[in-house]
This record gives sequence, structure tokens and C-alpha cells, in this order.
Amino acid sequence: MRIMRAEQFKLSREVEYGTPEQNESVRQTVEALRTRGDEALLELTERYDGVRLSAAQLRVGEEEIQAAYSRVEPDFLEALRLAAANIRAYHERQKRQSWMDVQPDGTMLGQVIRPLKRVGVYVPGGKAAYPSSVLMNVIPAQVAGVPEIVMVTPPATGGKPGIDPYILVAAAEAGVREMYRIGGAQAVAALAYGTATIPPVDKITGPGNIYVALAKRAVYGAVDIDSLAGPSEIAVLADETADPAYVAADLLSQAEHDEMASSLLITPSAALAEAVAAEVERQLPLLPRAAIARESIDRHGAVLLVDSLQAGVDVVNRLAPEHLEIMTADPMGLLGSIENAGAIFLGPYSSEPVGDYFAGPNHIIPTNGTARFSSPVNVDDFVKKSSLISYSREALLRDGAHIMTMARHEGLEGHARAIEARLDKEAAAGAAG
Ligand code: HSO
Ligand code: ZN
Repeated sequence: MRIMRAEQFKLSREVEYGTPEQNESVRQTVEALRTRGDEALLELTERYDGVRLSAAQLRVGEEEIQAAYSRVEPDFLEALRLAAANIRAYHERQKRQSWMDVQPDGTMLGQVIRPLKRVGVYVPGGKAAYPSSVLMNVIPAQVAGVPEIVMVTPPATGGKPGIDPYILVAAAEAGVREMYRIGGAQAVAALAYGTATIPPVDKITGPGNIYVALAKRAVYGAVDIDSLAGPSEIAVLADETADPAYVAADLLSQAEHDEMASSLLITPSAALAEAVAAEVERQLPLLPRAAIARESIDRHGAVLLVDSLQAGVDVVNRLAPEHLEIMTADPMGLLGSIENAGAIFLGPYSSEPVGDYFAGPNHIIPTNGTARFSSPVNVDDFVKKSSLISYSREALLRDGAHIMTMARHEGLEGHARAIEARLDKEAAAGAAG
């Protein structure tokens, strides 16, 4: 793993917008679904997933879900249930109340919070089909009170027909009752516009390949979507008190996700830099996914040397990493100066996988510097807010003239007269009474 001065490292990365061919293919798919519904969905499922289904076979049946339960190990189910309970408890704390505020003049202002009615969660097939991500997408929606949560996932996993039983069990445990065996851009378009078999949703969340990402962008506006996630990132800010073996293991834990993943150590300690680089070389070949981790570390990994921990904090704030681990003598002491980081892990026992699977916070976190302005998936992503205005007579008589002034300034006489009609009538009533 290379060691360099932080100033020499390029902090930002390119975003993927797909090739013109990929964009055109997605455009055609979305159009086909919009105009031909189920018929197009079944055709495209055969073309891209190699499975010929009837419309009646799209939905995953209760027996198949029960069969999946018999195929997963009891220790997996136990861990999944404990993780789900922690994730639920954490997201419960994010819930916000509707509010109404009655003022002395009798005016009432407020905000009503309501869950979205129907949400579609996309779960990819193949190497990135994580049961943990099913929990992280579904539970916040459930806690928000979304009554209809549907999951879609391709009908074959890694070339083999059938859906991964672990995914089915994770969805069922999280409380999903409606699941469809569809994937790719056609699944996204089906959720957005609906078909005879699949009612349309209000929002689509969940990761997927480039076609899924492009399809989500294409249907945005007709429905809401979550943000488009990039490859995983970890930045570790550490001083000489950190254990090099822990730091290296944590860097590798994200490097193994993806050749594009980025793992960085930021430290003022030259001794730690050398020790971690050596540990990475020792541990990396021992991983089953060594090839992926190797490419990720070589292309996107680095140890960045800084003059002080404060200088390290500045680098972190410019990076705005998805995950930040702080392994210093006093992690809490640095917390106040961290402005941009999606999830912050403090101290030697808060290894990133603790958050990936179990602690409770969401593991779907802004990547690629977007933690500057966005947040991990949370309950607010699954609600909408309505404003409430109930003005009193007294308040309108008091404020009417100001409202008319602003309306006339904007050249909107109709707005002014809507107010004036009330003021005139009240004035007449006042004069008569
Ligand atoms: N670290 C990933 C989430 C994940 N890890 C799922 C394991 N499974 C998010 O960047
Ligand atoms: Zn992970």
C-alpha cells in the first residue's frame, strides 16, 4: 500500500453516468414498460435473466418463502433477527412528530407528517446481494409507517435460477410480504409506472448495477428515488496509539467489497504508516477475496501523511468519506471538528463491520463526497410533510395589507383581491354592527 503526503493525493473521484449505449438501452426499456407493461416485463426478463415467466409467476409465493427458511442456518437467522432488532430500535429514535402551534391571535400553524404509501426496494442479484442491505432499506420504511413495502430482485442469482434464500428470509424477517422476481432497468420501470400485475410505487430505493442506476435516474420525477450509491469508502484517522493490525483489517474489510472501493489511512505518525502498510501486505493475501482487495488497495488505497491530527481532520472534511474511523488517544476530542463524514466510528472496538451489520445505524451512507450535503438512509426518507395553515379573522385583518402589498408588487392582482374580498366584507360587517 502506497504511503504519500496527503497534499499529493487526489481527493475527488469521477461519477459514473453510463455509456451512450447503456443510456439508450435503459431509455428503450423504460419506454417498453410504460407502453406494454407486463408483456414487455416478461420479454425483457427472458432476454436479460434467461428466465421465461408467466405473469402469474412474477410474485414470489408464500411456499417459496417458507422453503427459504428451511435452507438458511439457525445461526444466520439468529444473527439476522438480533441485527434487525437493533436497526429497528435505532431508527425508532429518528421518528418525528407532527405538530400544531396555536398562537394567541387564534391562528394555528403546523406540519403533518405522513408515511409514503408504497415503496419498492431493489435488491440486486449476484455478488452484491446482501441480506444486511435488505434490512437497511426495509426497516426505516417500516418504522416510518409505510404500509406497502415491496421487494424486487432478479429471478436468477449468479446464473442459477431461483432467488437467494438468504435474501428472501431477510425480506420476510424485515416484514416484506410482497416480492417479485424481476431485476434490472425493467424492474425499476415496472415499479415506477406499474403493470397489470405490479401496482406502481411512490419511491424506489436500493442499490443496483449501472442499468438500475440509470433507470432510477430516468424515472425520477414520476417517483422519488434514493441517492445513487457509489463504491464503498473508508477513511481511518489514527495516531501512534492505534493498533496497526486493527487499522489494516478495517481498511481491507472495505477493499474486499469492490475493485473500485477506496480505503485510506490518514495519520501524522510515520511509524503507524509503515506498520499499517506492512500489515495490509501481510493480511491481504490471506483473504478469500484477495484479488478484489488487491486491485482496490493498489488503485484507490493509500496511507496519507499529515503534520498533525488537526491537519488530518482537514483532509477528512475535504474527503467527506462514507465511513470514518477515528482511532486516536482521544477520539471524542476530535468529534467536534469533523464536519463531513457519513458515519463516524469512534475508538478501537468500533470496527466498520459493527456498523455494516449490527449496531443499528444505517449502512446505506452517502459516498463520493456527498456526505457534504446528504445523510445515511433514515426514517425521513420515507415520509412526506404537509403544511397546515388555519388563519384567524384577527390575524387576517392584521396582516391583510402586507399580503396585498407583496401580491401587487409581484403583479398578481388576483392574489391581492382574494385577500381584499375578506377585508372589505369584514369592514362592512364592522360598520353595520
Ligand atoms: N460497507 C457497505 C455495506 C455492507 N457491508 C454490506 C457488508 N455488507 C456499505 O458501504
Ligand atoms: Zn461493508
